[in-house]
Amino acid sequence: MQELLFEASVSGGSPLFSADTLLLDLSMPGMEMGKNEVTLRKAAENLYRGTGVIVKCPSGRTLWRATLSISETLKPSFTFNVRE
Ligand SMILES: [Cu+2]
Repeated sequence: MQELLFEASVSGGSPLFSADTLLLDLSMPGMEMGKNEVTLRKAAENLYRGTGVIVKCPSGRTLWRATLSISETLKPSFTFNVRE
């Protein structure tokens, strides 16, 4: 298991964007790893931060996907590899 720091910055934010927290969902593309959510808290204007834990995948794969829930319709995601 690895504890990771996640940081999200929101640029070009609308003045309506004032959430105190954002939810980051961690998953593995094509695999069911169970629910793994990280709450990002507002650290500064347009900056959110939180720590989460990535479990070691029994399959040995290291590719994860982080999906940020900004709103019902705005959920950007990106993939990243974790080191062994
Ligand atoms: Cu997995």
